[in-house]
Amino acid sequence: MATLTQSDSCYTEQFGPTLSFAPAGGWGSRQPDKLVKTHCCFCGVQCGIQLKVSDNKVVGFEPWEEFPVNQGKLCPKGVKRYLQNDHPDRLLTPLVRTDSGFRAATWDEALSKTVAAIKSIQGKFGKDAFAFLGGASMTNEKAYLNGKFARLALQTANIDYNGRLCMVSAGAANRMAFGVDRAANPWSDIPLAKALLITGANIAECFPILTDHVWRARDHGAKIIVIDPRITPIARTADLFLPVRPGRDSALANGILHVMIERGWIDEAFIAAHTHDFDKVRALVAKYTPALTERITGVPAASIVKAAEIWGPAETSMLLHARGIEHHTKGVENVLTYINLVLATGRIGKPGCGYGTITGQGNGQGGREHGQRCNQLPGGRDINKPEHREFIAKFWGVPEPELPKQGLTACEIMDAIERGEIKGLLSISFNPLVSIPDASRTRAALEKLEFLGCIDFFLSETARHADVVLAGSLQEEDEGTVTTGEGRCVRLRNSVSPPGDARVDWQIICDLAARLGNAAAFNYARPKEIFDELAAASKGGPIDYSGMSYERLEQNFGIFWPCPAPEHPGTPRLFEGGEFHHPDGRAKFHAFDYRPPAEDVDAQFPLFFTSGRVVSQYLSGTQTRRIGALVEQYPEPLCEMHPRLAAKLGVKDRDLVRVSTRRGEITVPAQVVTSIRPDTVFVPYHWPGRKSANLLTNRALDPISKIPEFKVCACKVEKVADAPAQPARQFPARSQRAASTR
Ligand SMILES: Nc1nc2c(c(=O)[nH]1)N[C@H]1C(S)=C(S)[C@@H](COP(=O)(O)OP(=O)(O)OC[C@H]3O[C@@H](n4cnc5c(=O)[nH]c(N)nc54)[C@H](O)[C@@H]3O)O[C@H]1N2
Ligand SMILES: Nc1nc2c(c(=O)[nH]1)N[C@H]1C(S)=C(S)[C@@H](COP(=O)(O)OP(=O)(O)OC[C@H]3O[C@@H](n4cnc5c(=O)[nH]c(N)nc54)[C@H](O)[C@@H]3O)O[C@H]1N2
Ligand code: SF4
Ligand SMILES: [Mo]
Repeated sequence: MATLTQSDSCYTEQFGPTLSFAPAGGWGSRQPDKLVKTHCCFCGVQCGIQLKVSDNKVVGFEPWEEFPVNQGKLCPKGVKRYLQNDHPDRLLTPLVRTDSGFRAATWDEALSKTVAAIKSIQGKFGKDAFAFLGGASMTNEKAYLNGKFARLALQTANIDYNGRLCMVSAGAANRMAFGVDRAANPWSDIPLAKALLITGANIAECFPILTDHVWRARDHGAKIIVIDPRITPIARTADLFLPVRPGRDSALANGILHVMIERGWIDEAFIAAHTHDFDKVRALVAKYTPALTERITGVPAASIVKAAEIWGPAETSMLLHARGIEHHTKGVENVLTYINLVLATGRIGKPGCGYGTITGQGNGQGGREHGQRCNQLPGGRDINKPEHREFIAKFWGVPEPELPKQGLTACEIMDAIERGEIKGLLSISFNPLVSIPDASRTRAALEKLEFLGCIDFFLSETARHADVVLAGSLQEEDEGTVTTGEGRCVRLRNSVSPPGDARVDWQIICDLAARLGNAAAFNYARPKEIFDELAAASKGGPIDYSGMSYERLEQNFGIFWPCPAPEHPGTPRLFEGGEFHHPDGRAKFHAFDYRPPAEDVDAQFPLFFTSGRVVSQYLSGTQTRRIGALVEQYPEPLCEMHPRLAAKLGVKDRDLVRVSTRRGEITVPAQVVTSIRPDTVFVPYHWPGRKSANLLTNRALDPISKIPEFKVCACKVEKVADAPAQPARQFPARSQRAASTR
């Protein structure tokens, strides 16, 4: 809302990211007080890790070899995650805005200001004029609490979460095809597959530990197909790589199915017994000959045939995808056309046979299950279904008509702020200024708000625009549960308590609820009580946790849902025996003709722009841009381009280039690599401000999932200057940094 002043700037900006906080002699010289078995705070693989704790600080880690998914292995972010604890930028008190920047405040003052703003805005403009944004880095307990807080305490329809930028296309497609939204198989099925189709997933950089599972499949003789505009590290060891033009996946999947039908690699008996609507798909894909598919997708016809030859007759197979096919205005359609390839072979619901969208955020799965989405109530219930509303209204002890209706999705909330319809926003575990497309519009919207409150442990770029910042908790400062990308609910254990005056997130939410007159419904002594409530609320719903308890989760390295009774073992593999979760037990095929992206290339903007991730940085970067070892690995965004394109533009490696779209421009160094299509450039999005990829991206939404089209828009690239002789930014020397810790 206000402009930033000097007093708001952070340690990291002044001195560079931290390398280590070790005392003289190093932590190694000290015995830790305890080792805590918990999970990594970053991606949806949720590797097991043991955090080393000394003096209420996380000072290192040990592998946790018994946890079956990673067996002690960790990726570069996992081994450095402990450095976020005790970071000098850690918020230690609530902050309130003054005319000259932020000042520390007491909890009473910060909470009173927040509640006064909520009451004033809702009094003047109605309940829905105050919105809430949550996130999927938070535990299941907090996801549940966020939904309950918005519906009961704020009484607003406008609650949504950052998974709207992430998993919703896959979620909608899963529900449409299978009647339930979860990866169908445990990761332990990957090594049993004889064919793997990996599309739009940079597994080696984004889910590094799953690379090991893919390699084990290869060791067992699996053939691997990778589909991506870039030859990602996993593609380098694949049997077949299909360099798809961005935004063309639905055509490609239709083309592969065309060849499979022609060659008879279809399980007609399975299709007849367990599915609907294959005839519609068969009729549609008849026109997707390899030649037509090549024209649309840029993938050579021979490679399309080869993909069908690997996938069609395989004995066992798994489809894996991530945001590369989902971040599109036809994200749902892309996912459904690939799912057709699985259903057509009948290879699902058996060992080594199935399907998985690879969930992104640490609790990307659980974060989308317990009611913090605008269209959802706990237990994966549908806010528009009368019987689901009745169940939750009764569970919460309110009349059904008092439960708000479906509200706006995350990007739509920004649009409503821009239009002046939403006046106040409370955001927890979300950094929309960096992560939502068309960032200039996001900034203008944030500046328009009458009140912005943020709950975070660092002063994120969004929090800098806040009126009140509430100092919340790091993952290791609280306990709870998360549900991993394979649908396994696991326990996070408390390692340390929040430093200074910071508080655990759930307590902040409960304090706000109490001040809004809802103390009784938000009276919890610890997260276990919230978990028991969310499990009970899920009973009989599409996502049933009712048989789970902290004790059971601890005994079993977690439990896969559905788990509908205390004696139920959980469900690692869905759809065994061809039983799907639609009311009649059948899965559904979907026939989608290819349609172009919202913005395609043209004479003015002749190149495809796509964005995503690098291994050492995480999401909007709030956490990883503060950790020196990760920053050194990839200090600033680079624009990947092919040597042929570079030659045409007169650009050499590390020259500065201006990338512009209809929405904005950024100037970054070029990275000239042979691993990308010559008609496409790629920029990772983990940085804010003038280097933010989201200044360029298009806020066009998928009509079903409302995910924005991060993965394709049209751009042009021009050379600005020769590569600087020195790296663009110099951080203080290591010794200087070590001396200047808090
Ligand atoms: N290191 C790291 N790991 C992470 C994260 C992180 O920020 N950093 N974030 C986590 C989260 S929240 C998520 S959602 C996941 C994301 O995991 P991924 O989806 O694997 O990662 P992205 O880099 O977003 O995109 C994946 C690939 O899609 C390709 N792609 C672009 N356009 C298209 C297209 O039209 N079709 C196809 N087939 N492919 C295309 C890109 O070239 C890229 O290689 O990663 C999780 N893990
Ligand atoms: N151009 C482009 N943009 C993208 C994408 C892309 O591929 N390209 N990917 C999209 C995807 S898949 C995603 S998931 C989004 C992610 O986008 P965001 O959700 O905005 O990114 P985060 O960095 O996770 O922001 C979370 C904020 O919450 C804080 N935080 C983390 N954990 C907790 C917690 O437990 N409690 C509290 N109180 N705060 C916490 C962090 O410090 C950070 O400031 O970005 C999307 N944006
Ligand atoms: S693979 Fe994911 S969960 Fe595992 S260590 Fe890396 S970031 Fe953490
Ligand atoms: Mo994500």
